[in-house]
Amino acid sequence: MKLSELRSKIESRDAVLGVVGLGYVGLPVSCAFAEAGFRVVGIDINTSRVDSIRSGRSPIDGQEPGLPELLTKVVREGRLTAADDYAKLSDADVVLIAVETPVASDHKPRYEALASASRAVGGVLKQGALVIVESTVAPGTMEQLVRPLLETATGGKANQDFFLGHCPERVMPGRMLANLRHVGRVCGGMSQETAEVMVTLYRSIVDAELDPSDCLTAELVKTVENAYRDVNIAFANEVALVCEELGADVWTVRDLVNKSPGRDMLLPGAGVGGHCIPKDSWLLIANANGLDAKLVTAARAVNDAMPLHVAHLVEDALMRADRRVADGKVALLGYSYLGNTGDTRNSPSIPLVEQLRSQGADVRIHDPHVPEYSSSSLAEAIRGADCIVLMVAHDEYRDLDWPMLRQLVRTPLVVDGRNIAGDCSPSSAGFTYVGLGRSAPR
Ligand code: SAJ
Repeated sequence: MKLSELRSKIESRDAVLGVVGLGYVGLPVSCAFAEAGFRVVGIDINTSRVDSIRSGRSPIDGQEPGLPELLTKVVREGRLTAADDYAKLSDADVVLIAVETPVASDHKPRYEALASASRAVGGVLKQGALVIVESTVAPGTMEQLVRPLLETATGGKANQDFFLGHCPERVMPGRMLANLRHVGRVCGGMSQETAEVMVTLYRSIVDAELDPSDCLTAELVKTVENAYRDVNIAFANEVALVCEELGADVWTVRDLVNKSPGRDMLLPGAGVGGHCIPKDSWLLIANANGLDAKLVTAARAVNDAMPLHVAHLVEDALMRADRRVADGKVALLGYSYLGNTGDTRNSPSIPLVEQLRSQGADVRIHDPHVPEYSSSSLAEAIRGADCIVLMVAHDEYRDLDWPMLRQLVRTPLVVDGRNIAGDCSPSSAGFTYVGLGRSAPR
């Protein structure tokens, strides 16, 4: 099949789409293309996830507005089917690969899932089909890893026997379907014609800008946009540390800095978690031939140190209250990585809990969005505590009944890692308030 024929099949919605990897990226995009009129065959090696999707139930945790209903609809209509057998992709005209591309503790990308998916897809891919990788990869990976794997598995050549592109995802937990429809994307093709066909395909689900480009540029755009965010968060965090040393209030400083034209200082906080920001800086530099990328690596170090800084604030506050961490009771409010989500991947709360427990503290965790920590009530988590630590900006923590909490605690201390309590209400209820980025406690 020539690309021109593929373009026609896409325009007529006769093209069959395969999606490998039915997680945070693959499932919403499968549902969106099915809703747009395509027949979509979803593949995942996780059989319980496949079973859940087959029964029309979304396996994704957290609130994803519109996704559960859309999934039920397209499965009921038979537009989306799910399986764990790659052979089901043999008549697919387009195959999206949306598998995990984690970064290991050595900061190097782990491509086992991507390589396995590429080989398996190549083994069943039909002549002239288009393969699009949506997973975030280190710049250079499409040319150096995916293309050779597909050429070996198909016995063919890219741009001749099959076509290849990279369209990095821009989904965000809690806004997956909305982002998919209304946030622009880069369509990087292994050839210009391929990029143009990708634009035609994504136009069926995206009402925002679609920019045709090459694979390397698309790989760079994705990793750069997240490294950019990580560096800017690190800057805000470093300013917070300076303000603490000087006895100033970083939140006032930030508000006034951002009145200066062209400034947009981000939010200082207790750390940087999630499945994108902590890893994309490492992907950005992974194939840069050992370049000494000082800024992005320093930013990673600053952000990774923030949970331990919060541990220091807790230890310091307890000491001033004549309490020791070793026998202190700490109520940790918030275990996910981001406000109003239940996603705990790379959450800053994880190293904080480890640090406090390693010092002997009795840490009780509460998080209304994380099933494992939502059973205990807030009152139960806080009863007898020597320090309340606010780690995540969940809406549930924004207007707590501090006078009631004062009655429950053993020692009235609060460390606010996300500036969500505001010092007046805890202080007026009798708490000693310690805010990250603020001067010494009141
Ligand atoms: N964070 C801060 N200060 C900030 C912003 C975030 O400390 O000013 C922390 C958060 O608490 C969290 C981590 O950083 O722990 C990441 O937060 P995030 O707001 O960047 O949310 P993510 O991880 O879901 O990032 C996604 C990214 N989207 C994609 O990769 C498709 C990112 O590019 C988006 O900018 C971000 O969503 C967004 O703006 O919501």
